[in-house]
Amino acid sequence: KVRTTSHSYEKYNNWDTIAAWTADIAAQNPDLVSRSVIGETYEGRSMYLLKIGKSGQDKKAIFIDCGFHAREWISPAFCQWFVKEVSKLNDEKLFLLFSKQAVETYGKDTVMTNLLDKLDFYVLPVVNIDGYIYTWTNDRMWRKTRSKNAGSICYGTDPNRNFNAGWCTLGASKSPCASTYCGSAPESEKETKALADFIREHLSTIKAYLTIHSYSQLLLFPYSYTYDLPSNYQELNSIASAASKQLASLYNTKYTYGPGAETIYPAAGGSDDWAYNQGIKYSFTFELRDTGRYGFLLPESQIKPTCEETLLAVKYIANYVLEH
Ligand code: ING
Ligand code: ZN
Repeated sequence: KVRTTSHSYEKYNNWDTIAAWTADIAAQNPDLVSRSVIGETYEGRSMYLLKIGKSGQDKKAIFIDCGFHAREWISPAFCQWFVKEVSKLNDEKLFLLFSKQAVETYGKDTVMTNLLDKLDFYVLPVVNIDGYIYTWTNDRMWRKTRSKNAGSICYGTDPNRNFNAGWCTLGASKSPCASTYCGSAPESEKETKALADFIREHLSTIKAYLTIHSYSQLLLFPYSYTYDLPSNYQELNSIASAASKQLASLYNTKYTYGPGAETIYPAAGGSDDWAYNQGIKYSFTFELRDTGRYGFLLPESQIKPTCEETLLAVKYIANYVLEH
């Protein structure tokens, strides 16, 4: 197969480019990155998952997904950036080990180097692949999956209303034509079922769940399906506060944080609430840049700064998880 487009981390990549990249990055970092398929989309595409981490026993893991909502293009861009940064770090370490400057510069990013020794990252670069492709070919503002709804002319389910956490009780629609349609049942979508199955199978190792959306500059945690507060509310609030502070340290980008229901809007069936109720006590939804000037159409010139600042927040959370 001839590749007609090349990969760039500072551009929005189409699905074919991202899919090819998942193979390339794994092939280029065989001792650090591996690729698997966790399922197929409604339209039959492979859902690629990257695992990043050195071999080791009893390692904790952090799960990160991007591209739930088709039009939120900065989200898959962040997952690609994250994998690149983590892989690059390993290359640097190997290089420095064999260079003269080793003693001076070794462990420059000790925080992240240390992270990789003890943590695995699972990165799902695009959850809603069919929807993502649809935003490239037909409708830039599409949000949902592309599954057919029985008895309706409208397509798609909102994947972030399709999880079994107060499913369809609040802030979700039972109408297949709505952009927040909750689906015919929890996990009715092949994409959400594949994600949920993977997490259920890895519950003993996954200590944190991070899901990347846009836009609004928010760092949300449970609950969104109820105004009740999670049992570790104080802990989640202080993690979100510190992570937001880290994020702002680079470009002064201001984030608001708090439980989803009161911070953005009540919405049932979200993946963060579901993961939390599965026992993953560190569960966060990021809403990346901006606050509405460009919205989903965030210019490519903002990919780099957005990803850099977000990485600081993710690193903070990863370190916290490692130490607790
Ligand atoms: N926002 C999220 C949405 O799915 C959210 C907000 C987070 C809802 C967590 C429920 C749970 O509506 C965007 N921009 O998609
Ligand atoms: Zn979203």
